[in-house]
Amino acid sequence: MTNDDWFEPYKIKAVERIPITTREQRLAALEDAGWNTFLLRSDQVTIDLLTDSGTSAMSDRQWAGLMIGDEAYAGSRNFYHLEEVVRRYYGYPHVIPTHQGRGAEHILSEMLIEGGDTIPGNMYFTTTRLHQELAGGTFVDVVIDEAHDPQSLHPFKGNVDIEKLEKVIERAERVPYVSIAGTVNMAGGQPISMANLRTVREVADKHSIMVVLDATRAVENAYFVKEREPGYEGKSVAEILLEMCALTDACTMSAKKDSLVNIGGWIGLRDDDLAAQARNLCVVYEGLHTYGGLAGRDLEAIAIGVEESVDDDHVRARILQVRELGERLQALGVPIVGPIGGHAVFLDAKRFYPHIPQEEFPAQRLAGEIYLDSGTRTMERGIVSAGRDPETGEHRHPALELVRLTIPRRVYTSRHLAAVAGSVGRVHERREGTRGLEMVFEPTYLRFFQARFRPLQG
Ligand code: P71
Repeated sequence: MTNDDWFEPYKIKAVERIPITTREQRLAALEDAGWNTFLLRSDQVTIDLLTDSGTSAMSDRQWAGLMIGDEAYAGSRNFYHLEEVVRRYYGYPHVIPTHQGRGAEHILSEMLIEGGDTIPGNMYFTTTRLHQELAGGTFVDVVIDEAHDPQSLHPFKGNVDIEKLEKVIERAERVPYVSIAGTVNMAGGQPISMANLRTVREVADKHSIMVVLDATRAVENAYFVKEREPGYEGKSVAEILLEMCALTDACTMSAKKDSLVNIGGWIGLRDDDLAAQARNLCVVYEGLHTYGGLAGRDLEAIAIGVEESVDDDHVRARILQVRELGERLQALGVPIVGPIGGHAVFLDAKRFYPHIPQEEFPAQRLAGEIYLDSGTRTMERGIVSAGRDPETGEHRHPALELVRLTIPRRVYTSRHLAAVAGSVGRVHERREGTRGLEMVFEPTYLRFFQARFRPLQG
């Protein structure tokens, strides 16, 4: 299969009816939800592009795997299957299951971070940074400047700025590890190159610092390396994934993305002593170290999902379907983040609504308008997601004010996505009369999940 004649390498065996609603029903639903798409009921949503997390369609083999779940409290055979598959495809000898990605982040952060530590990384992710902060650390962004520029077409916007990294290490009291995501979610699903990761490894070695990978979408990162990095055209996604992981000491994983399951995560480690510590903390927070808060059947679905996720035809169809949506939007003149990323198309709300100041939540408003138009649910990734600075209490003002159209894996057809593009195009045509929002309720942690808003009048 070439990139020009790609198609989904599967056929559909079970389907689920989706709700079709009226504009009146959607307006009532959005007002009930305080203009926050996280607070909509999924029965009010027609096409759900909130997230690619836990929303993938499992295969017949994964569903069959549920039936061979071994629900023994200790030593479930499905754990050993998962361990074997992770060793084979990711290469970490120690595998500790967790209920999802943030469970892994919690344990790893508590284990490695001491009060006053600095953790440099290629752009923050909400849960990752929060766990680093709760453990007493401070996250410092060392991603290249291009990552913060939605119009830069740099092929590896997830790259670390090595000079920034060196400076942070020199100035910090202690750096427990460099936090590397492949791909970078908040930059638009943008990859880090193998060459850059190798340099990060060298810098870390020079200072005896660990490199910890957020492997949540590392398979998608591997596809971009194959597509864009000289020397990798002929390698399989699986080979590239293994090479990437080999440059790191540990990883946290949310299996809900790349691994095609609805729940689950794990920690990967090379060091025996750290693995023993992680297993011990797992017992405290997640469950025994052979189930980590998951049922045996979940472990089996992850093990099978990992194998399916590294299939070249699968990854190619996944990435190219996302790209097709992005290209449809570009053809309609809608401003999006380039290059089109791995798991989502990101609308640039600053260019979409240049007349709405960031304090009036342009991306939050845009997500609401898209829902009103077609029942398509998307997610704000801008000032609301960025939260407040813990020191000053002021809003953080991220350069990127985005709306994410996130594509679940193996769930929607191109026709669904064509309908979404048409809807966003209509919202774009009406953009001039649209105003911002005011926040009327703000929770303490990860406010974007539960904050409520009201449209500004006029
Ligand atoms: C996504 C999510 C889920 C999510 C999380 C927080 C706010 C909104 C949505 C989760 C990730 C992720 C990366 C790179 C760790 C996690 C946490 N992403 N790293 O994009 O993207 O994993 O959800 O399994 O706990 O919608 P978890």
